[in-house]
Amino acid sequence: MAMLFLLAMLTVCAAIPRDLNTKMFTFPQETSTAHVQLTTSHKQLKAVTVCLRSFTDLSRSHSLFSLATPSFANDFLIWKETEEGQLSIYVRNQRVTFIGQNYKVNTWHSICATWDSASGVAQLWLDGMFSSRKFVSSGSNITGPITIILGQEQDSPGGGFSAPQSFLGMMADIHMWDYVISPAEIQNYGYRYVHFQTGNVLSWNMLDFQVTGRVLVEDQQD
Ligand SMILES: *[C@@H]1O[C@H](CO)[C@@H](O)[C@H](O)[C@H]1NC(C)=O
Ligand SMILES: [Ca+2]
Repeated sequence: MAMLFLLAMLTVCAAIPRDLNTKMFTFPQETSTAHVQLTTSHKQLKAVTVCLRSFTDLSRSHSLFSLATPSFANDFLIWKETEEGQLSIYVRNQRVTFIGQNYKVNTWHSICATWDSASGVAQLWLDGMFSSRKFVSSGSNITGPITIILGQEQDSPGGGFSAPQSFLGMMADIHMWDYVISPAEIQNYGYRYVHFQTGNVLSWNMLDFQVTGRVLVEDQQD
């Protein structure tokens, strides 16, 4: 009975946004289950910016940020390809790949991905360095309900995970905006400790999230 009450309390607490400043998520084990779900009230996106920091020693392909809707499992996905130095952004199930990226193992990286439905152009920023701007998908908005998962790659909203596509390592400072933030703001995000406008779709300083399986919230290590 006490256990049930505790579980009920935890469920209620999970819905209260938390300031994760100086914290990180640790994904310590390769599974097809462990993940973090991030909740937003936004249901329609005509543009996207996602910024996050990650640390891993994976050389295989893996998911860095997976956003699914009932229409598209990969409505907005940041994906490390198997090939060295290749990162892709999927929008509305369309993929565009950025090559020659200095995505090294065993170091923290700042990664930002942007997309705008009017031009259809996506861009990747790695440690403050911008990629070539490339067309991926235009003319339609991402329309919700939106399911955002860290640690696993979705083949359907909130599911269809597989261990070989999972993320292992640490992740922090996740922000998401419903517009393309300026290059100057992306630089500010990359420098750390410099002020920037926090995300209006997801903010690390007010994150509504739910952990499933072995994922830890720990103090950041630099
Ligand atoms: C996309 O969303 C914006 C509002 O966010 C809206 O004004 C626009 O009409 C939408 N475009 C389409 C193609 O639905
Ligand atoms: Ca998959």
